[in-house]
Amino acid sequence: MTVERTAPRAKPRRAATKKTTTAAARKRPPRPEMVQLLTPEGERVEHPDYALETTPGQLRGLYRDMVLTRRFDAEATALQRQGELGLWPSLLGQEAAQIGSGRALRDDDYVFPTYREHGVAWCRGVDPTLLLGMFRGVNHGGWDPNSNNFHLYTIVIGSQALHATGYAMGVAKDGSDSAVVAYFGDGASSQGDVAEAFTFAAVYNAPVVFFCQNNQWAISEPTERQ
Ligand SMILES: Cc1ncc(C[n+]2csc(CCOP(=O)(O)OP(=O)(O)O)c2C)c(N)n1
Ligand SMILES: [Mg+2]
Repeated sequence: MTVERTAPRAKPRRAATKKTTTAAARKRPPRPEMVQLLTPEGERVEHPDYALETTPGQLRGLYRDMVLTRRFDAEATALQRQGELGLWPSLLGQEAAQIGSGRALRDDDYVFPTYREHGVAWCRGVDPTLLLGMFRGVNHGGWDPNSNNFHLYTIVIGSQALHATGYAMGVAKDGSDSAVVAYFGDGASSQGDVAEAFTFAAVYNAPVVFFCQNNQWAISEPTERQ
């Protein structure tokens, strides 16, 4: 095979480069403010725009959701170990992120999950037993996405970010004020699909929330190597 060499690129003139950079910098909108509500140790950080007002009853409800979700998850993991399921992506350690975000949603919001959002599925009212079929290999996703506004699980890493963005663009065209959530993992953040979704969401100002759960791993690849 012959490989044609491309001609070396002419070096841009210094003055021209400098001028372009300055003009681009002048046009750039201000960076969005970073909001932090929890420290890495899980302690609450107060923020004037995001005051937390909860009742003891609400807190008990959220805790109940987390306990039930973890119990179901442990049962499904056991089924996988017994050979009843071919695969089970456990949500162990991600209960709070999922229940907190899931309970913040309105009924008319729409969720595009990965394959690990069992806690969000619970919040949306999807029967937990329906989540098992796909992992047992008896169906391609056992629930009707439109019954609970909870899309089918997506195994192709990051592709649901595009589906969510397209859906959100549709929501905006319909004139609705509902929101769309795309869940994805730290590993998925390296995928082209996710980068494309970010670009389209920004360009079209689509009402989509990108919800990254950084569990530090993409299977065997740690975050620092992704
Ligand atoms: C497009 C694509 N590439 C590779 C895989 C194989 N794969 C399955 S899970 C996974 C890691 C995903 O990591 P992350 O996005 O952090 O999600 P997590 O499983 O940690 O929730 C990979 C690479 C896949 N399913 N799809
Ligand atoms: Mg991960």
